[in-house]
Amino acid sequence: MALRFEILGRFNRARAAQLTLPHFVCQTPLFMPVGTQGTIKGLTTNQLEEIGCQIILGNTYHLELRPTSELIDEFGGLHKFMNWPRAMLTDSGGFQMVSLLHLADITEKGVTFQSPVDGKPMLLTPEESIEIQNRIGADIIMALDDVVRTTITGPRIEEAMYRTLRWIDRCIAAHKRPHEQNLFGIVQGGLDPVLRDICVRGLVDRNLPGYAIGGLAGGEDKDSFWRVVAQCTAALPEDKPRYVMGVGYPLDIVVCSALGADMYDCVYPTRTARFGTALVPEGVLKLKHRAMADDTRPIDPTCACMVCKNYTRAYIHSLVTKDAMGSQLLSYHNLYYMMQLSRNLHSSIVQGRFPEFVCNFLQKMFPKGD
Ligand code: PRF
Ligand code: ZN
Repeated sequence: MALRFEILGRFNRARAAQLTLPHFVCQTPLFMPVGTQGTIKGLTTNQLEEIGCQIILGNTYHLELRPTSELIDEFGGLHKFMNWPRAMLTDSGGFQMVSLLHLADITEKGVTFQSPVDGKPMLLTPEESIEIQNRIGADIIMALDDVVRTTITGPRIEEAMYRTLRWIDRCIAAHKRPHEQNLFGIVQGGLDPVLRDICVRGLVDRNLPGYAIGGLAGGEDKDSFWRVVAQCTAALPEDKPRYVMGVGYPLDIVVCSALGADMYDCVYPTRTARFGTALVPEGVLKLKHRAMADDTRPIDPTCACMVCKNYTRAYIHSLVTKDAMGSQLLSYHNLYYMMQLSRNLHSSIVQGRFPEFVCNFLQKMFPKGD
């Protein structure tokens, strides 16, 4: 095991912890910005450090296509290749099965993708996914899982859950660097509590350094989503990190943290920035809106970020969709917002004022009379 997880404070099921990884000591709950191609779109690694980003996420599938794990390995790993000194997590490629399903064929052996680069078939087995992730060198690597949409029903959900359990043993056997990289297992099982229970127990038996809750944030209703998270966090070990994959919206992160989750990732803050949307305590602010054209205020007058200290809504409105700087400034602010949310969750839990934080957060987001 190449991590330490020390719980610093609790409020009911919520926890704040210190997660010590090979490249960085992180405070949880935490949010991981997604950097698909070895970059968080629109931000330099210096800017990521400046906003307090502790850990970033990379994708095995995308990195293997370009620039390839072989090249990254020659540079001594992705940390060195992209000049990122802090922690990193790579996803296994499992999720791309869902998002790129038209390009993928899943069998017991693994997943065959049509490479979008040259059209050649590319077989991603559990062994291959782990080998690639060993070459990339992230602090946390994810097991290859069989991911299905939560909105489908029937035997495919069960098949995917059992396959995910069979694949975890192949991932564990293939993992060559357990003292430098932490392999997390991923709980699947759709919205079925019986399948989720079998999967959690199976993974916990393998005594992994951490666990993820997968297969969510795919269009299921909030009630089902929160039920699965609550069931899984209750059944996972207390002394290991819990990561809800592909989540998410600020509100979801607050709720999942209350339910005992510790880690999150999502493209939402940077993707929505590129569409001209800023995250603010009241929810979202659409910078494309005509009303922004002569608005002299910063995006969020209560935000201490570089963008809010230096630029007006009017200026950002004039750039949005016209110049890359528009989405860069918005991405910076949005990721700062996510980092600030993580810090506030952590400190409010440690200081025993988590309920006040949640009330305040909800009151701003859902004001009376709205
Ligand atoms: N599995 C993997 N990556 C993921 C997910 C998953 O279930 C999700 C949730 N849909 C996001 N990213 N490997
Ligand atoms: Zn700001």
